[in-house]
Amino acid sequence: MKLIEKIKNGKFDFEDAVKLYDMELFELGVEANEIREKKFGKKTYFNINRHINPSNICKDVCKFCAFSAHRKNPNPYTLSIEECVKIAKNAYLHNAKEVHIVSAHNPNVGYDYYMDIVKEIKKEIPDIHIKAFTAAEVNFFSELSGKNYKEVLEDMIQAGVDSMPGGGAEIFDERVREKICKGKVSSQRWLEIHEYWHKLGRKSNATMLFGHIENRSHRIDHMLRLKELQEKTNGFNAFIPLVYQRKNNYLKVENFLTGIEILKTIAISRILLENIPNIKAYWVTTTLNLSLVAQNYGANDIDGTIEKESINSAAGAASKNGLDLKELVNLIKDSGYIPVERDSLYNEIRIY
Ligand code: V47
Repeated sequence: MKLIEKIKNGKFDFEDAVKLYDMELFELGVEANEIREKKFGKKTYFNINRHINPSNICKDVCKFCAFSAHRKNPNPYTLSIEECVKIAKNAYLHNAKEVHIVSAHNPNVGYDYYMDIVKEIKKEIPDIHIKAFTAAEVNFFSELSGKNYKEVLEDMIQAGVDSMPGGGAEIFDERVREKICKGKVSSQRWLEIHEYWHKLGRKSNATMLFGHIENRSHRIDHMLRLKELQEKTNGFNAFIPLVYQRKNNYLKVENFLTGIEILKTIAISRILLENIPNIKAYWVTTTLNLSLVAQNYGANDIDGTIEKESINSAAGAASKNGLDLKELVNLIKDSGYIPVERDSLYNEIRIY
């Protein structure tokens, strides 16, 4: 049986999935695009959102991170709760439907600081969707407060968190993880936290950081672990392959990805993760141009306007000031797709 048939029938093993990378990009594109068009036609989703990063002081040391305050980025900051609320209010006035809150793991501010940011934003702007706190943060909150994961997640819901972002997943392979982010939430725990969250009836996303010291097998392993959890919970809305950005950090990387390898990875994720509805080519790390091309290779979402981006831009991505809505809409249109503004749970708000 042809490889792609085996994959489509679901009768494949790990080695088969790795062999997908040996297929020509164009062939993978045809297969991925077929799935994409069956699900979404020519629609490409985006949202109007605002990233808020409350602090860059971190107790963890991830070698790929250029955002946290360290020798190469000696600018520690911690926003007050009032400042976070002000940013959210201003974004709401400019039509944002979502705030995406992710912080470094700052032990000095206390557990309540994080919950209060959410509570206060929700109190002032009950309509805005709060996508907040990665599983890495949940793990850190648990250490900080002595509460177990379930209690932390319940507190988050109580405070007003609507969904969880997909950060902190990095690469699940334990040996690679040990080299790039020793001491951070383990892969097993990352998955466990999302499983609990899904069992509480909530949705989340899942990322994968690639293009550093991992290999193709590690990426496939990562995707298959997500596929397995999704079979159990159906709680993931989107898979987001994040392309490693190389500046201002301590990870020694010898070979960087080609555009072909990035597109192959996106296409393979669309093929393997048929049970995760959306594949996001996050324009921040994929670059805008390649994200537009990725629409032909399985991606149906390119994230949003963001307004201000600090994590990936610190490592070299051209995303510091987000993206203008009109430009985003026109770029999607000019590339032959239909721009659709969505909310955070993928309900359609406006078709352009
Ligand atoms: O977890 C850190 C990554 C993530 C680098 O869920 C880097 O909708 C590339 O998770 N090069 C945070 N990536 C961003 C994130 C995210 C973004 C957009 C949407 C969603 C969503 C989630 O950024 C971190 C880490 O994996 N990251 N440093 C770097 N040098």
